[in-house]
Amino acid sequence: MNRLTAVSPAPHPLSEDDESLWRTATEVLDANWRTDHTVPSGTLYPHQWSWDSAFISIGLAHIAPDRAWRDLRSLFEAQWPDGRVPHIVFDLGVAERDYFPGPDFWDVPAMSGRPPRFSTGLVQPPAHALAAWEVYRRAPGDASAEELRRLYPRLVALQDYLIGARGVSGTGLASIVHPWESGLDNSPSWDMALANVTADEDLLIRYERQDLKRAAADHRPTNDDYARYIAIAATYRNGGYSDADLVDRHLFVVECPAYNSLLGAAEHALARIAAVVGADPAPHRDRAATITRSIVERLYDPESGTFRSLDLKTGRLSTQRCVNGLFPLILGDLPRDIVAQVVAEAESARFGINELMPIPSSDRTADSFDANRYWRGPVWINANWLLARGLAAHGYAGHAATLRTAMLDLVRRSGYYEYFHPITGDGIGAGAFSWTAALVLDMLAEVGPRIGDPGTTRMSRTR
Ligand code: 9WN
Repeated sequence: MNRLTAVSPAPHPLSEDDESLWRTATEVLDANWRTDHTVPSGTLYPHQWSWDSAFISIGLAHIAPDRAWRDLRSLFEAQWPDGRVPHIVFDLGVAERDYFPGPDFWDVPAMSGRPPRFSTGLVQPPAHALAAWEVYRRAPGDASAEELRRLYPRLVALQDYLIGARGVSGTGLASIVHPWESGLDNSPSWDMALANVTADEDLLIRYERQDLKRAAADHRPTNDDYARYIAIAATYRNGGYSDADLVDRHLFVVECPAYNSLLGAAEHALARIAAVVGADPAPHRDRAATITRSIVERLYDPESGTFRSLDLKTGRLSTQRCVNGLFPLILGDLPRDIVAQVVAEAESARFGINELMPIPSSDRTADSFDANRYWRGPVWINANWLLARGLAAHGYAGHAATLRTAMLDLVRRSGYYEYFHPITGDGIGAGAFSWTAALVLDMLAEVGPRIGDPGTTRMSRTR
């Protein structure tokens, strides 16, 4: 395993505290590097995860651009012939017992020159086009342009898969077929849809949970929810990972506002990438516009002024207000009156933008709020990093700066945790977590919140 020989300096002078943060964040990413990818955590997550690689590459762009591109490249080398990019690419040198559900459970056949069991059959949020564009911006030059050229057709194939095979509603939006696909796994946003799935605890006897050996039970999903996760995954696997007739055949088919916001942001990023690689940006702009329109038409609840997930099996919007409802802010073309409503939600007591604590993953005032259990309350850095970008893009530079201060203070105080207690700020889940370290590097490198459409404007020096 090659180690970085020296710590790359930040692009501008940092305070002593931030200098040390820069060094330790670099060390976390270096320790989690494995030949051609970065693991999210050396203890809890010993393989390559899809949307983790996207966030990680943005941090790596500052300290080791070759690794940033390698990480994205190795993920897309595992792309299936149908265009899906697996949610986990397994390191077949890691023992089956080190992560559940591992290669044996998913039982994926050999394909694309890969051996059997090389990945799961699920996907995760398509944050990669955005990441590729951001890596290119942070490490411009011929080598990066060449990487973009190589990745572009693969990124397009992923979008085609999501909008095609997963475009269950035919509206340009993609459906997820498992809470794990959302990346916001245990969010209350899935509670209504999951209530219709039987929790068969026998499955937990047949398949032993590994997460509880490495993390506290009250930080992780309940056994009932875990049994449902296994049932949904097994159903999809037993159907050969087919996406035909999902609403009739499958147990869980949901349109998530966060997932689809990243789908739209990917088209915006692809339009920019297309201009660099000599492709036509117009189809990407058209798709982006369709996605934003459909997110608003289908997932926005004007009465509460929030976005919710939509269960395609019942046709019902979730009643829960979760952080995924704020994600449409990352869309530069979200109508202004709706932006104002979502910002009001972010400012409200439910989420409460303030300098002391970043935005929690779920409504603080709801019965479902749980300060410890992941995605049901704790603070996540990737969600806040995206929201800060969105806020800055829509002209809320003050809010973006506030979130950035809160995130950096939290990590300074508690360390590079996977997530954080939304009241005490204590670190929870895995320590030395890669995307937390990566996005800290990115925030330290940023001299001020970006103003304007993400990706099109220069950084501004406002702090
Ligand atoms: C299942 C790796 C992943 C993240 C997800 C997060 C968690 C896995 C798990 O860890 O999910 O994919 O075992 O709980 O919810 O967002 O990608 O960091």
